[in-house]
Amino acid sequence: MNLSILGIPMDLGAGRRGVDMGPSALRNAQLAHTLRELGHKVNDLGDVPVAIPETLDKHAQGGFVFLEPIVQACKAAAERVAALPEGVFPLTLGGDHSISMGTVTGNALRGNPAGERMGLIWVDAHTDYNTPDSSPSGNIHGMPVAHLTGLGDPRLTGLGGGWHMRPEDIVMIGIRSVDTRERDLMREKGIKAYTMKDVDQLGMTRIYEETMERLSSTTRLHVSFDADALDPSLCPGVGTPVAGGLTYREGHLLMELLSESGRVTSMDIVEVNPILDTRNQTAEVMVGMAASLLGQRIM
Ligand code: B3U
Ligand code: MN
Ligand code: MN
Repeated sequence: MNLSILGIPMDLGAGRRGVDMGPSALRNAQLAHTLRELGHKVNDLGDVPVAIPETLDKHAQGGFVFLEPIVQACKAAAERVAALPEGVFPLTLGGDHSISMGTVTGNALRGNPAGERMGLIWVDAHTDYNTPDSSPSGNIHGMPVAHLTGLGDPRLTGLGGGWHMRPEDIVMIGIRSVDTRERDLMREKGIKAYTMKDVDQLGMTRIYEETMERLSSTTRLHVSFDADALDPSLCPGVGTPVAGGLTYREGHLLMELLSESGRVTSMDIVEVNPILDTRNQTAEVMVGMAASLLGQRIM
């Protein structure tokens, strides 16, 4: 397969500094080399330009933190991804999870004038379904999915020029931290979330099968993998760790099953924070997850 790596070194949407170094940490953890070893042709496109927080006035636009530079970075990411030739698999590296408003939009619209549906698998401890109104923190990385479905600030909901994800085409896995009003919005929209209780009770294989069934009307799938979905003992380098996450094997099993499905056409790796990490362990684990999604097998 032809893989294109694109970094979005942005931490403007997060409450803590450091995930802007995520792309660098992932490259350092042998991302391209690992994927080439699997037989892929890997093209690293470098990074999308992102504003440096110290050069900006935090509340310059409309009182909510770094909105305008986040819109700009998401637009740039969406355009780069949408311009890639058909058949190329974009592997986009965050950055905080607000980059996915750009990457998901770019992937959904890429070579797709007829409006075929793309499914979105959101692997995360959080549902990221706040709006500027509902958010307790004001951090935009807690809001990308709401904006992708058209809820929130028009500058972010407008990234797809009127296109939005259908709520029924989204499945979340690994969830264990949801704010009260965020939960109400999720229920209203009917977005499916598999919590850690579901992972414990049903097991990852059943969750995978139900997810495939639910997304059977979509023609391709995008996986957006937040490193905080995995347990913090495995991935300490994240800004908002939540206890009781996915194990190493659960993460790999999900990636291996998705790989076997042959339906995944793009992926994000987000929220890797090298400042908070232990010897780049989190980046290394996430490179392993990407490798499993892209065909690595034990035997
Ligand atoms: N729900 C909280 C916490 C949060 C969401 N995503 C992350 N943290 N990484 C919020 O700020 O919206
Ligand atoms: Mn997230
Ligand atoms: Mn998260």
